Amino acid sequence: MSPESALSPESAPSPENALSPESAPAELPGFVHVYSGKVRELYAPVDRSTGEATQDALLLVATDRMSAYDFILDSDIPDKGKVLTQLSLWWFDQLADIIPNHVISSQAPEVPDAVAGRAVLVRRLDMVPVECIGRAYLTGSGLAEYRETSSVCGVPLPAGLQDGSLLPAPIFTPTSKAPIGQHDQPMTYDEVAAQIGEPIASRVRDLTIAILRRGNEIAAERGILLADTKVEFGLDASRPDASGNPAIVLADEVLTPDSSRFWPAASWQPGRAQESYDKQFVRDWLTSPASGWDRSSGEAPPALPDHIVEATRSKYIEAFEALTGRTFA
Ligand code: Q0Z
Repeated sequence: MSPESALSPESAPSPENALSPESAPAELPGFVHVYSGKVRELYAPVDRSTGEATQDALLLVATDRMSAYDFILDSDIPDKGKVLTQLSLWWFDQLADIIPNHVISSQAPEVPDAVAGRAVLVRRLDMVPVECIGRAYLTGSGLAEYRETSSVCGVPLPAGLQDGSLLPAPIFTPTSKAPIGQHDQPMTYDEVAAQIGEPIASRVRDLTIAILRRGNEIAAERGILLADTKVEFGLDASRPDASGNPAIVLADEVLTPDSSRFWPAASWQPGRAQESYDKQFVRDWLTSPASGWDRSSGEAPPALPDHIVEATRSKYIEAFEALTGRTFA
């Protein structure tokens, strides 16, 4: 099996972007590039003695790329990769009593200077082949499914919910990992249990909800709502649990604006689309006459003006500083 197919890549870029010339990922001495995500790159460390890619670790690199309306934008957001990496590391600490995580090191010498701050060396896990999504508020594809079926992923919901409504309790709404270029499909809990087995299914369901609950407890004190989140779990055979089964480990990034919907609590108002904490300036500009872009044209959006880039960068930093209580250096 190739290194790529052994992994569980995130969703492929949209066809539009797949057709445009890709800028090759940076060469990192001591690493081989194994996969490009929409906004992140994956490398494997090269074993100094064998010269082969190691099988037990990966380097996750967050770029400054940003997506909006299913496109990767031509404009990078300076420091976005660093802010999201540092936020994810901070969340791993906040969640450490709920679940262990995959981080080996976020610093030199394991992380090369060229990607300092925006890369993490992680344990390579056997990834659970399900997108674990938790929802605390109803919106997006969950709202669409609710309007058709009064339920989401087999979870029945009360009548009368609107776009942005707080759910009675957080729910687990998993999706299948779709093949490249396709959309992930909703799954019921029973389908997940049939695929990965009831013991692991019940644990990733309960962990997903526990992570989202803890996230919202902390974020609420800082004026941010976490509407929903996607988390990824892996099994670590080298860390057996008390029963001798591989430990379930939190992988990937966690509770960042790229994996979760962040909403400003102050303007939350069910019954309409909520303001996006990070992407609002970009969306407002792209859909304004100033951009000259027609969303329905299917064409890629134009580059962002500097003031929109700067306002967006400020929102990422604002979220990081509000949540962590730290200054983004
Ligand atoms: C994460 C992804 C990308 C970053 C595979 N600990 C792990 N073990 C095995 N596989 C993964 C992880 Cl995190 C893994 N992804 C998604 C893609 C950059 C993360 F290009 N894919």
